[in-house]
Amino acid sequence: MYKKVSHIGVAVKDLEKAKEVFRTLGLDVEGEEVVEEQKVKVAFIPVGETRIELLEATAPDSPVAKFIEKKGEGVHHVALGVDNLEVVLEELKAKGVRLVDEKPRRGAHNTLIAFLHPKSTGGLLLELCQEE
Ligand code: CMX
Repeated sequence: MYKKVSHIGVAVKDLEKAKEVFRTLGLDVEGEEVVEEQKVKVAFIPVGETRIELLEATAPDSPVAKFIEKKGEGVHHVALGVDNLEVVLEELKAKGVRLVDEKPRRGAHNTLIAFLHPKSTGGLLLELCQEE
């Protein structure tokens, strides 16, 4: 049901500065995009099959702004790739897992995404994503 770790989301205050840091480390940064629905600006750093997703808030009520206020910058979520997100969500709901999104939403790069609540995953915010 789970194919791979698709990406690791990292909350940052300043996307430009964070991009520079990773470039200094010798990594490429690509695919910058604003995801209006999630109130974030993102950029991706491919590392093998997985990517690091840098996340900067675009509004004070963005989940990323709230996260940084409480916990500071750092790992915000882990995203797992799945084949059929709608089916996976139904299965998890039937098992009593607390879903943030009951239905898939649009994420960066035209993916379908849904989050599971960190209170039902041992404190880790998990994103499930389906690439089309
Ligand atoms: N990882 C782990 N725990 C988290 C968390 C995170 N990223 N974000 C919040 N929490 C915890 C808080 O620490 C808090 O715990 P305590 O009650 O023990 O203090 C609890 O969850 C509630 O946090 P909150 O600040 O009151 O925030 P909300 O309940 O309003 O929202 C959440 C929390 C996870 C439901 C919300 O952040 C959400 O819907 N996230 C999914 C969407 C998202 O994060 N989008 C940005 C990325 C988009 C993208 O990748 O494209």
